[in-house]
Amino acid sequence: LFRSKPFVFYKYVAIFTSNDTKYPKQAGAAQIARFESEGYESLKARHIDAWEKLWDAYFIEVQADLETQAAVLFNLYHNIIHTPTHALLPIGARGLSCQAYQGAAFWDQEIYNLPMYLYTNPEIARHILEYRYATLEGARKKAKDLGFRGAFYAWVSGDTGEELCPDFFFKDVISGRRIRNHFNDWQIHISPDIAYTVLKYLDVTGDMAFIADQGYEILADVCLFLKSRTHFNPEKQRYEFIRLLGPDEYHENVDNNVFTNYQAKYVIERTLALMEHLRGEKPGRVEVIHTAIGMTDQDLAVLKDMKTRLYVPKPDPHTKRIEQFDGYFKLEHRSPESLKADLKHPLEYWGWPNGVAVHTQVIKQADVIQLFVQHPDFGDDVLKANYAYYEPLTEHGSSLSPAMHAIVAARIDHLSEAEKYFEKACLIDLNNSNKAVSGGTFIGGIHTAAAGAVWQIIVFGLAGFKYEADTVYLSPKCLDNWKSYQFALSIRGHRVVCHIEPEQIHIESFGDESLQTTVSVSGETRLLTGNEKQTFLL
Ligand code: IFM
Repeated sequence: LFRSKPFVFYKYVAIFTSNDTKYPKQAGAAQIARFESEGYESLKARHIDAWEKLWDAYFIEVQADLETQAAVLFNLYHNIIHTPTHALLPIGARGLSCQAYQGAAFWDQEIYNLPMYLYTNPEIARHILEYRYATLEGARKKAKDLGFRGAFYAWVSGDTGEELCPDFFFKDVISGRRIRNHFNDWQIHISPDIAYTVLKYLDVTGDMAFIADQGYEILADVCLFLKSRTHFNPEKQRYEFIRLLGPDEYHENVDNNVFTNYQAKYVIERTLALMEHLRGEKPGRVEVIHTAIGMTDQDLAVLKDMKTRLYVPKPDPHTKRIEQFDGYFKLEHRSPESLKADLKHPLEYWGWPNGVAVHTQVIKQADVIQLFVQHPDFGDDVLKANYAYYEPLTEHGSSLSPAMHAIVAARIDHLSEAEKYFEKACLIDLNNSNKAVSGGTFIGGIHTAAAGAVWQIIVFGLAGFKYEADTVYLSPKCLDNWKSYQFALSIRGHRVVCHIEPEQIHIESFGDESLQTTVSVSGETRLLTGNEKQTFLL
């Protein structure tokens, strides 16, 4: 009887949490009842349809070997599934894979995960920023607890935005003693990173309603924090940020980290300009926000002064190198490889205060190289000089690092380097190649920042995409073993699909006739209207 008659079992699962409803259990039971009455086949068809829409919205494809294609989709898949779209929750740095980093967001969220959404589905980018608005109170509390004003966002941010990063993150594996890492109180770039992203969101969408409702408040409160955190150096007649950590986490307690200072200056300059614009668009709104957050005329006067006198280290006129922080070039010049020989234990933490990298120029991850991704206007001579200098000094002890190297290497035509770092970034989880334990702390799981950054390597790095002054700029390159690659963008509601081959690029737009996008490919500028396809020779 059993052999001749197949049995089919259907299992319906519904997941609700207190983030969705006050009564998750009841909501789950009601959902299951609806599923049962709808039936498996119909649910499966809806599921497939929902995924097709997602693959289409975030369409990206590489015509290369099967492993590369699969790796790109694997990373895209993870960037999609770990982004909460239903409730105002963080993108966990290890996604849904494990408890490491407590499911909380880092700067990874705005700088690594969000850019894909900004250019494909900006509503999700807005949703992510709304989470930062919803957690402003936590950021204010952190600033206040540390004796500052404004919004100092949590290095590790959960549902309330209060700081979750413990004082003692790693331990000395030899003595067993805890290490007081200062990620929570000195890694200040998180605040300008979030503000920077609010400004990018505005550039891409023109969404002044968001700025008036939420965005400007984030910006003004971050500026207030930066103003209260800076020091005026009377000898050098300039504002500085001292005692901090940049993206490179091995060097704590440094002064004037170049990435941090640039991000801060950019945010202050642009916020002050936006303040005037918002005053014109929505009279009274700026004043309401300033009163609510305690921004005074005196604060504004200092911020205006910081706009011109905040120190941003410049490239050396001869070598073109930019010093990562004050005194960095005086540290011992060693290679990451050579430092391994100095380890007393394979799982030792390399950073502050006594790790093998601390008194050397060996860095954990992209820092000056990261600066070039957020501020792409440095000349290629500067990028080349700094890539040549910093790349050999970088350990890539963070999964964030390879993707940024791939982007910058592609921009300066180091295509073999770009390919090496593209593969490294793509395969971090598929090959399980990152340290799962460092200084006694488990930091494994799915590396969501790297997953988000794979999209950036293809679009920002290889295709050379940037969106400025309402124009899509592309300067595409193809890796040797790639036949072609393609991706979709959504520019102010106009879908633009780019298909890049070694010798030409086809750009196809979709939408009604009212939609127009200006595209400039390697210096040749054209207008795409509604549905049309144009080819540019490379
Ligand atoms: O945000 C990162 C940081 O830059 C390096 N350590 C891990 C964090 C979470 O991914």
